Amino acid sequence: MFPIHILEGLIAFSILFLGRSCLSTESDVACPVGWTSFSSRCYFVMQSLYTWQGARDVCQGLGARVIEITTADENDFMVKLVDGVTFTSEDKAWLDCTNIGRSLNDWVCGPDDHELSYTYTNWKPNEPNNAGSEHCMEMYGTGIWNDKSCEAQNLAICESK
Ligand code: MMA
Ligand code: CA
Repeated sequence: MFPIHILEGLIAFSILFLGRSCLSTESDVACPVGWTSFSSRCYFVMQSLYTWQGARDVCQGLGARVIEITTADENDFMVKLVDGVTFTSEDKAWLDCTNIGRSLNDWVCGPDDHELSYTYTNWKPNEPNNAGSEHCMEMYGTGIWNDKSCEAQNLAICESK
């Protein structure tokens, strides 16, 4: 008969191994093919450039929305995500925030126009500066934020709701 202590050892190892693999992906949600998971959401980089409103429209068409970055970890994740984009050297991505019809530092985000979270921001020094007419938020490939003309052509990264 199979020695019981070997069986016990195998079971213990399996529980440990399976438990660890479950734990390591515990915070990442399962995503559709082509989407990348981070925390509890799924992310997709569109393979074309869009104006800010165009990005909103294309993400909404997927049942998603343009990315809004609320933590340093999420910002770091975006930098890695746009680093893999090869169809453009202009790896600037739209963020789902705007100050259209508002003052320089009054930014609202998302389909519900909620106030920008001021617990985490990553503006470049001296931005936003409204150079010309800039009412939409973009992230450079380095992860730094800038206010930009809403008509500029940037990456659209969609995040699941
Ligand atoms: C560009 C444009 C602005 C940005 C400045 C920074 C000249 O304008 O991207 O949004 O603030 O560069 O120098
Ligand atoms: Ca600017």
